[in-house]
Amino acid sequence: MKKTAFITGATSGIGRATAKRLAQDGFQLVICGRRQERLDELQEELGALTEVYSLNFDVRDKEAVFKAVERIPSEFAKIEVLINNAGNAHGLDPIENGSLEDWDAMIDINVKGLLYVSKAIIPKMIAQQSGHIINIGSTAAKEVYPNGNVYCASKHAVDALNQGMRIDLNQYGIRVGGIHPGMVETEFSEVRFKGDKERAEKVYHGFQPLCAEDIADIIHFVVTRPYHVNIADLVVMSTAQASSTIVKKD
Ligand code: NDP
Ligand code: 8X3
Repeated sequence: MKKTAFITGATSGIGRATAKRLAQDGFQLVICGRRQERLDELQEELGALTEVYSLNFDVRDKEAVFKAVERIPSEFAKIEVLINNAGNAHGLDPIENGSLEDWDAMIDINVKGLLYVSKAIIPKMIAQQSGHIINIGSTAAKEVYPNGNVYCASKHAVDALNQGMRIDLNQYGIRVGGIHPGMVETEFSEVRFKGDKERAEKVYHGFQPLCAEDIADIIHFVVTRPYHVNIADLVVMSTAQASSTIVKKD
């Protein structure tokens, strides 16, 4: 029987690439996001490879999260893998100029949204006495860079929650691990800069950043280890990147 992976933020970037990678390896998928047309496109594309069920909800809306999880059909209900990936940076401003809306978005999506989705799925994993939760943090979960203040705080919280989940869910045999990428060229910077594509593209100029497929490959590796192996915490950067602020550019 196929294993089910539940992926948040599957409409773009790392989540979408992960959905494709896991579909190629015979996982069946529950794909989540807010953009219905993207969910439909992905469902159609991957439908040739595996069974796909899509859920449209905003991770900030706790009622919507729990209702969405209740809608999962029985064929997909045994969720073996939860990939807590939905998230973004909003803005890149010094703390004194930060926007309250941006702060709310980052805390509500990256931290509270991850908690709501986990809260809805964990009881299923406890009942199964098995499951694997992958929390997508960031190098921003491990260090703080100029103007990254609240985004870094939100990802430090993901790092703490990853550790906390691993400790608390240990007694149920549930695997929990964090994956912390450096700079990955996705729609991330476009969202951070509120649709300013030119500014977003500049972030990745002059060096080879990671691509979403690099992270998808790693997630695939992590979730296909034998069950007694738990990759607890993994930091990955492009070769050109040594830290959040040190990047070797042409
Ligand atoms: P993208 O912007 O390409 O993808 C973000 C995904 O998150 C989209 O599918 C989006 O779907 C979803 N999402 C955002 N807000 C919400 C919301 N409120 N409710 C539901 N879904 C939401 O960025 P990435 O693929 O790069 O980012 C994925 C994760 O990786 C994030 O957690 C990010 O912080 C992390 N990361 C990214 C790095 C990078 O350099 N790109 C590096 C390190 C970590 P939709 O808009 O359809 O809802
Ligand atoms: C994204 C990494 O350094 O672009 O989490 O903020 S960075």
